[in-house]
Amino acid sequence: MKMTFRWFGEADDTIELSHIRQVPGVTGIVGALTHIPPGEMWPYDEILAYKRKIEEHGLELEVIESVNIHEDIKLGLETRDGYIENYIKTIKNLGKAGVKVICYNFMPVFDWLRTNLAEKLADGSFAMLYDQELLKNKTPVQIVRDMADGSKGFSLPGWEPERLRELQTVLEQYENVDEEKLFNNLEYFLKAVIPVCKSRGVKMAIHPDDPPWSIFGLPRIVTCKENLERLLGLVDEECNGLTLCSGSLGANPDNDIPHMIRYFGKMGRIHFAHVRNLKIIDEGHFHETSHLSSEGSLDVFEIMKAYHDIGFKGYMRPDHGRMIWGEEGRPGYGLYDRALGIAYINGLWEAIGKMKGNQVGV
Ligand SMILES: [Mn+2]
Repeated sequence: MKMTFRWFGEADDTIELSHIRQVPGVTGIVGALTHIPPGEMWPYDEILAYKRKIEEHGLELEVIESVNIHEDIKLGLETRDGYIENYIKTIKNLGKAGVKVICYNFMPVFDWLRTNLAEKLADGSFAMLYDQELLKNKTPVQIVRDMADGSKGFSLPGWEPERLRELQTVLEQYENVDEEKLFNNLEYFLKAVIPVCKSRGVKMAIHPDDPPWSIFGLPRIVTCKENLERLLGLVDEECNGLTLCSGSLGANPDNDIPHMIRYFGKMGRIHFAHVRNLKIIDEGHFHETSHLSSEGSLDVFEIMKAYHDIGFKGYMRPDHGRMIWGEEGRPGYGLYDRALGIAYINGLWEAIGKMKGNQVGV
């Protein structure tokens, strides 16, 4: 397992690379050129400059999260071919710069969604909360406004203004797209990009939908074991793989995360692991927590044990953290709680290995 840390770039992150370097066990950055809108090509020179900045701090850039998919690709519009061409050029440029894994998602219109970005927990920390009941009384436009108001001026990953400016129009376009059509559109995309990935040594790793169910009547397909298996079969190549996000899938208690790790891990299709915990209050109602098993509904020991049992050699990162110790920053992406998450994950990993009589990291 290679431990990494998500970073949004000098212009778009409060956290310094030199501080990330001091988190024990972190070898690499999970990065992105956040200023490039979905659908546009990432220039090689810019990727290289970004990578050099990271390497100056003794860190690697082998994982990108995310190269976002233009809405026209998800909608299956005729214009998708031009955007797919740009995506392929970006894959080639990233591969040339040494990037090994590209995380992306295939969620229509909305990326990850919460109804409160700073819910105060009993210990005085702040975490993100989702309550399906609250969505019933809100329009999509109100939700977008709430997300922007709660973001403290930071850009939120996946919530590009370009994508959301034409919200009403995009929502109407999706009236003709059901789950089957969305699967077809994903297949069309994968059939175009996976051969390029294969020849360039780059792996695609789709991130599950968050939360893993339909919102506002929009189709969502990356939600459960059955659908993950189906999408891997659309193009049955190793480089058509997964970002296994415990928190996203774990919001639905029917998803058995350790089982899914073993199942897809043995197939060699998990390229990137997001580890985090959450507390399910009742159906469709949860908040994020620290990584510690006893603070949430997921057993993080069992999750790490599953990764260890499959001999996971891919990239891992802590996922959203709480805001603690007065830190101000992008919701979910402060330094302190994610660093605590890493220390805990590393502790579990070392203990599991030594209990088995293995070396650390084996
Ligand atoms: Mn995730």
